[in-house]
Amino acid sequence: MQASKNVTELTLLCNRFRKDIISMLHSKQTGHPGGSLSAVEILSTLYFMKMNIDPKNPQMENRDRLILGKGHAAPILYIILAELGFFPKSELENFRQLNSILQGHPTFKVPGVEAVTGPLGMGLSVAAGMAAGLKLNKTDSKVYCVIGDGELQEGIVWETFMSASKFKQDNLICILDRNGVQLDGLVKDIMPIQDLDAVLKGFGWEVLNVDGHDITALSSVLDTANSIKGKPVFIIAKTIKGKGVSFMEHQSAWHGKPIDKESYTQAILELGGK
Ligand SMILES: Cc1ncc(C[n+]2csc(CCOP(=O)(O)OP(=O)(O)O)c2C)c(N)n1
Repeated sequence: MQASKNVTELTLLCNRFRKDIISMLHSKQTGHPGGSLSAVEILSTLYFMKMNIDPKNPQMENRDRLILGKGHAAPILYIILAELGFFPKSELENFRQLNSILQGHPTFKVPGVEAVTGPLGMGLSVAAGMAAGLKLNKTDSKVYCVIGDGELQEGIVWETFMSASKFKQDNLICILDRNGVQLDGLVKDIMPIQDLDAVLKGFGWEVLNVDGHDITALSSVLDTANSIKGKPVFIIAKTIKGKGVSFMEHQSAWHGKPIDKESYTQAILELGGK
């Protein structure tokens, strides 16, 4: 089944998700706001418009899979899984507390989570392994993997760029949250890649570009990605780290900083109030 929201509904929901991220991270004084806020529309479009999933049957055999390579963006993943009904929303109150199922990075204790991630880079290789298994089983499911652009600096993703192409993994779609900022600076200063499009095409991937905050465009590019045959697809989604909260936007300082009371109040105000 598909959760099926239209663009207007999902736009409103995304704004609420941003407030939920801010509130949850403020109340627990922990977590990663910047990279969660940049991935809101990417993950929401996948979960609410595209993926074949059943929250009542998380292990459904022919489900589509989502691997969050940038596992530190767990807050938005948890908020979406709770909204879909994979687990009660009340669990969100235990975010990153001792014995909670909702730790700072995704684990198998969370219904709906398909892979344990956190160490950057390994998500894509796990996704490629899953995609291979699904093909062997002749299961018509897609594997989506969302990675960060700082994460591109992990060598293991480049191994997967080679192998996924060799094995013609057209059931694997990697979405890059291209916000240009990593933990402590700009990606272009720390480890630039001159022409990512050309590099990935050279690896044999189909490369598509999209505004990662435009739900209509995301929906359409995902349809295109799903129609490509014979090779894996790489979607470069241009995003803004900290999107929606002016003083967090483009700021590596807000990668993983606790949200103090004043910043919380200002952020919620900017997002339209409680
Ligand atoms: C292997 C590994 N090295 C370092 C880290 C610490 N770390 C967590 S997030 C992060 C920056 C990630 O940047 P990016 O992929 O661009 O994420 P985003 O900006 O989208 O949040 C780093 C270095 C890690 N989780 N894993």
